[in-house]
Amino acid sequence: MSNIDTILGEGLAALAATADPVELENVKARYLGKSGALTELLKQLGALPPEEKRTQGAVINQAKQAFEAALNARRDAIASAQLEQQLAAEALDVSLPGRGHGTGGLHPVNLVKERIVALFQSIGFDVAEGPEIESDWYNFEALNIPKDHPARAMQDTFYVEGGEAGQPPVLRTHTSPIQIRYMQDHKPPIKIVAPGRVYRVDSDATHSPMFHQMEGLWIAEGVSFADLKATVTDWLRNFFERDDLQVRFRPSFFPFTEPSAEVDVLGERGWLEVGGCGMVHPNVLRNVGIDPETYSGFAFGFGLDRFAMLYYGVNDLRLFFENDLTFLRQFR
Ligand code: 2U9
Repeated sequence: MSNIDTILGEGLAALAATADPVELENVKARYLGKSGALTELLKQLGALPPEEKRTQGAVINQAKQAFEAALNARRDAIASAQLEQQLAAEALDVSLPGRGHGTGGLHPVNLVKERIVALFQSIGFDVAEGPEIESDWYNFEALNIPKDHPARAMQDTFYVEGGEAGQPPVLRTHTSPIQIRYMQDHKPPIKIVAPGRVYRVDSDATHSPMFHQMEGLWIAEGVSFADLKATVTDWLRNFFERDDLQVRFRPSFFPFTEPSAEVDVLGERGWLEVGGCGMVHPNVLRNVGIDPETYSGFAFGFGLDRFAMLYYGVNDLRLFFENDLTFLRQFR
């Protein structure tokens, strides 16, 4: 039956012409599906006499097998062609060196802060923190800073919008409000360091409008100026890793301490001021409900950025805040 040969010939040609799996399955359906061309031939067998049925059946089955063989071969060919194409598109050079992982690191000011915090923790100090936007009371009033003090002027302090009746909030000018809040929440003995960002209207090679301070506070019964001198001298000697470091306490004035002193260390180029300190003023203790007749204490303060400059030998403060990775990577 040349009809069979014709159908098979067309079917094989159709298979050969397909280029993707979907098209291939459509061709398969056209010949082997429920009403496919070859399936229809098999259906027509029923109407033939038995002898013819046998011979025709064999011929049709041969055609079907030939079609199926060509179908499978074409399916494999399409699959491997697709794989080849994909491999060529996603070419992977396993001999290339890896890209590596960029690891972050702490900022030099934070490295120095962590070192100093660890030193104070080793002698029993806790770490306290607080908000950077403060009220006039926490930043100035509670600290015994008079209303007409120059630090309160607009030229020195950043005032922000908001607050109650003529009392705009300020960007804290020191970390001292942290200690005021801590003393309100805790009874003596109090032994804390308070690190953090502070803000002042000032900008040159040694001043940034935002800088970092760390203050310390120790309030208990019988804390003396001798304790202050020993504690400050000890941590400075530890920090600079020099047991013979000369430390000098020079009389000074701060509204929140009495007596007060500037702290100097002797370096290669003479005495260098590194911070300030004093016995906490009785008015400050009273402001937070601590009885100055029972308790006394000392406080000290220094600039963390300045300590980072001294520790790493950096001569321009602004380098710390430019976010130049080439500079910052040196300290990891
Ligand atoms: C409370 C009471 C007293 C903290 C103190 C200084 C002296 C001081 C400066 C050093 C360099 C600030 O970073 S700097 O510009 N600090 O001289 N700070 S006494 O006295 C306090 C703090 C909190 C409740």
